[in-house]
This record gives sequence, structure tokens and C-alpha cells, in this order.
Amino acid sequence: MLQQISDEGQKLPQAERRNFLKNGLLLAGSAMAGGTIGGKVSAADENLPPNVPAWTRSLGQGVLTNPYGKPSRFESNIKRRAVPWLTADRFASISFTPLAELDGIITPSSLVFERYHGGIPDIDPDDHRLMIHGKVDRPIILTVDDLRRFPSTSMIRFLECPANGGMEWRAAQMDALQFTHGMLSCCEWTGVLLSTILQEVGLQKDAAWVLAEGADGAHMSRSIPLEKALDDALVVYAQNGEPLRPEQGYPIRLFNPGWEGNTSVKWLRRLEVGDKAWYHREETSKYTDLLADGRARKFSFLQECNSVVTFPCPEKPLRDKGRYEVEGLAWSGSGKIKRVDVSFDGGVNWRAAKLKGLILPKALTRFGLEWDWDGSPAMIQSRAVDETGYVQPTFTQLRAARGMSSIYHRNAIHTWRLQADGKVSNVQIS
Ligand SMILES: Nc1nc2c(c(=O)[nH]1)N[C@H]1C(S)=C(S)[C@@H](COP(=O)(O)O)O[C@H]1N2
Ligand SMILES: [Mo]
Repeated sequence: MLQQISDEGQKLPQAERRNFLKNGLLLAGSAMAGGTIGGKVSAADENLPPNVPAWTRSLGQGVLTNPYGKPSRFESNIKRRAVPWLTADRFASISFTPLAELDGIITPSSLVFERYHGGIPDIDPDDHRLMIHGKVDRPIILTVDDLRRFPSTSMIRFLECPANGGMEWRAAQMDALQFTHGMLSCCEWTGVLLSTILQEVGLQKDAAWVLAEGADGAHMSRSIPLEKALDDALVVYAQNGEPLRPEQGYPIRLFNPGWEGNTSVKWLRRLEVGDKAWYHREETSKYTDLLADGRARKFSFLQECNSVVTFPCPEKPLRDKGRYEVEGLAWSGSGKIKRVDVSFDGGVNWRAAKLKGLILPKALTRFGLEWDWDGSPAMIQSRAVDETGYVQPTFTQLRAARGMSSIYHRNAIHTWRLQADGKVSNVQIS
């Protein structure tokens, strides 16, 4: 039986809470000399207490300085990044979400990882159509405006490429959280349930699968079982409250919550209803999982329960001994996250983390755990359990089940090695 997560061990007496700022307060004694709590020691002493900063003594920029807002210029390090050796060119490539730099559970649209097989098409929505045909009573061609006349729904859900972490299947090799886990995002998606549209066109008796095809040069296509199409599949036109970005499928995409990212076909132009799967390229030569005995798993749609510590991580080392809140993200394509445990000794001992903020099905869930770092090296891991009782596997368990030839669905417990100097690196220990 799994234990419920309690608040025990989370509530700290007031006296102890000060430990978070211990180092900061020591520095504060030298604040006149430019010390700060956690911030950089600045050369611009005249802007620090007790002085009044320059920007407090003058007018700022006016309205409409940025009609479509953008981040502070001091945050230019927060960006999508690519790994040049991973792909041959920019048109069939991938960029990664900077998970180490994000808080909460929502990925800003500008930072959502990108995956294209044939580049980003530049689509005028007035020239775009969604054709629905095959085993339906009333085939139709919809404009984007037609689609917006249907009742809409919104949901906060993660989207993950099954290749997330795939470079780590045989051994640790990526040197940043952005690259070990950054084929992952979580947004509020708005659109029309595919079930609503299919009801409108009328399904024929032997309807069993739906082929979704994109309007990009790759005309990416995947067969979706009707059960999913009638469950929570969404034809999406908005993301985080604004129109879908071109990178994410503007003007419309399919979105299959909790399933392999590649099934969420972008720039959606065609839905064909059939009585069997199509066995197109992306479900035969790609997106199948070669097992040790030479057979392959096919239609491995589900993105299983997974988690990772986002602080500390290679991009966010520790600076001093003392108290920290270790943080991370957990998610499961099967539903809600029920529990996350964190280990500091490579999986020998585990402590229950606290689930923070919203705990939604098939969404990123943030966890935190207060921890005193005494300066010793540590092996930091997180292990998530979802509401079905599924426990995130170790590498040993995953490899025993799937062999060594896979790329996709690497959801094994991840290890960060913390060194005595506070630096963090990517290792595999079990
Ligand atoms: N039409 C089309 N849809 C597509 C793709 C594509 O290349 N073309 N890539 C797929 C893959 S492999 C993934 S992981 C997701 C990525 O979605 P994102 O770029 O919005 O993060 O889109 C999927 N949908
Ligand atoms: Mo993908």
C-alpha cells in the first residue's frame, strides 16, 4: 500500500526557517560594500541600500514600449537551445525547453520545445482547411472560423516527445537538464473536443481509427484509435490564451493529452476515419520500440509516469552549505501524480516531497522538499508514483523490460551527482 503524503516533516519551526537566509544575513552585514542576499555582488553600489536606485529617481518607459510583451533584457539566457549533433539540419530538428529556468507548471509559449520533421509552414488561416472524411456519414471541410463556432474547452496538459531522454538510454551523455528532459512542455490548450466534431459528421458502424495528417512539408501522419479520439483528444487553436504559435501548429493542431508528442499532429489539415490503422512511416520505421528479442513494441502511445529534479541541476548548482528547497517536476500520461519521493544517496533512503500548487491529470506537477546541505557529495534522485499506483522504474528495471536498443519512453529514475563544490552533473547509477 502506498502511503498518503502528509505534511509531516514539511513544517519547520520558526527558528530553523532562518537557515534559508543564514548566508545572506551574514553578507548583509557588509551590504554597504555591495553584498546582497543571493544576488550578484554589483559594481553599481550607488543603486544598493541605503541609496535610492537610479530607476526610482526617473520615469520609466511608456505604454506600448512592447505592444506584444517580451521578457526583461536581463533574462536573455532563458531560451530554447538545440544540440547540433542530434539532427542533420534545422528543418528536421528539435529545440529544448529550458526547464531549469522555469517556475510553476506552465511553459511560456515562447519557450515550448520545438520538433519538426519538415520545418515550420507559414500558413494563412484564411487559406487553411480541415478535411474530415472516410467512414463518416457527412464528410466536411471546415475553415478555422467554422471550428471556432463549436463549443470550446480548455485544459492544462503536458506535451512530451517520447524521445525525451532517449539519448540517455545506454549511458548518461547530456550535460544539462534542458537536454536530458527538455522535450517537455505544459500549457493551457484551448480548442474543440474531437468527439464533438466526430459526432457532427456521424461515425459509421465499423469506424475504429482516425488518421491525422499535417499540412507541413513532412505531412506528418499518425493513426489514432477511435477510443482516444472520443475521449480527450482536442483540435486546438489556442495555447496559453493566445493563438497557437507557428512553431506549435498554427492555425490548428491535434492534441492527444498524455500521449506521445508525435500523435499531436501540428498544422492539422486532414482527419480520415477508417476501420484499421494505416501503418504509416511514423508508426513503423519510427516511434516503435525495438526489444531485446528483436520484436518491436508498436503504438506505444502512453507517456508513462516520470519525474526529474530541476533544482539543483547542472544549470543551477548550489553555492553554499545550508538550507534549500530542492524542486522538481513529475508527470504521467495516465492521470494525476499521487506521490514523489526524493533521495540524496542514490536511492537507498527516500523522503516524501510536497506536491505544490495545482495537481492536474496529465499535467506537470511541481514538487519541493526542504533540505540542509552539509557540503557533502550527494546522488539526488526523484521517484514519482501516479494515481494508478504505477511507480517510476529504475534504469535496471527499464532495461530488463525493454533491452538496450530503444530510444523512446525512457522514464527511468534520473540521478544528479552533487559535488562538494556545489556543481551538479548527469550520471547513471542503477
Ligand atoms: N505536422 C507535424 N506535426 C507534428 C510534428 C511534425 O513534424 N509535423 N512533430 C511531432 C513531434 S515528433 C512532436 S514531439 C510534437 C512537438 O510539438 P511542439 O513542437 O509543439 O513541441 O509535434 C508533433 N507534431
Ligand atoms: Mo517527437
